[in-house]
Amino acid sequence: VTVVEIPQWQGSGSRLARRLVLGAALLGEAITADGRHRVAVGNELGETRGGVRHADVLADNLAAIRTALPGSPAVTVGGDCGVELAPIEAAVQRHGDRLAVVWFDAHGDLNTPGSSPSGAFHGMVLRTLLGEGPAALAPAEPLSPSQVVLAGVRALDPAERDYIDGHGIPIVTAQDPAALVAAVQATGASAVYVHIDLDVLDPATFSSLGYPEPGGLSPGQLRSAVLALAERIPLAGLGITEYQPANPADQETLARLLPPLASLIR
Ligand SMILES: [Mn+2]
Repeated sequence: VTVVEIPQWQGSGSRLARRLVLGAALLGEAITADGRHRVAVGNELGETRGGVRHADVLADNLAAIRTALPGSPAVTVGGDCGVELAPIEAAVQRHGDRLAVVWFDAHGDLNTPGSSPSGAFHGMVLRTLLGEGPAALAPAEPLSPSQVVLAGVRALDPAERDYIDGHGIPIVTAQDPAALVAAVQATGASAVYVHIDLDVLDPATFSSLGYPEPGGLSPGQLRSAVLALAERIPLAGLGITEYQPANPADQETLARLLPPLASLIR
C-alpha cells in the first residue's frame, strides 16, 4: 500500500491544531507501507478569504496534494479533514457515480463558508466535495448527495441538519456493521471511499482529538464496520485524519487499529 502523509493543520479551528503535524507523522508510522509520499504542505498561517480561514494556504496545499497522489488507491493520513479533497476527487474521477463515500466522523463537515460558525475549513470539506464550497477548493467533479453515507455523525450545526434532511442523506451509527453495509449497498456503489475522522471514536476510548464528542464508537467497532464494508465492496481509498497526539495510549490504539484497515487497500 502507498501511504500519503499530509501534515496540514490550517483547516482545523482547534487551538492545538498544529499538533496535527506530529499526528500525520505518527499515523504514517503506524502503517507499514510499500511506498510513502510526504507532501510538503505549507506550515505557515494564511489569509482569511470568502469566510475560510487560511484559504490561500489550503489552495496551495490542494495543488501539492493533487500532484503527490499515486495513480491508484492509497491510504491518506492527515492532518485535518481537508486533506481528503484530492483523494476523494481522484476516486470520483476513477469511479464516477459508482462510487460511495462513507464519512466516519463525529461531525457532518457540511457547512458552507456562509453557514460555518468558525470559518475552519475542516467543517466544510464534505459540502465542498458535494460542489458547494469555496471556488478555490472545488473538486474537478462533484459528488452527489446520493453517494454519501454518514457514519457515527452525532454533532451537527443547524445548516448541516437542513442539508442532510433536504437531500435524504443516511446517518448510520455504525455500531451495527450490517446497517452500514446495507446503507452503502443501497447507493448502488461498486467502490467505496472510507473517510475516518478519529473523532468518530468515543473520547473515553481515544482522546487525542481537537473536537471530542461523547457517544462515539470504540476502536473495535470502527474496525469491524470498515472490515464488514470491505468484505462486500472494494475500497477506492482510505483516509485517516484529525489526530492531535495528547495521550500516549492512543498511539498504541492506532498501532492495533490501522494495519488491518490499511491492508484493505491494494
Ligand atoms: Mn470532523
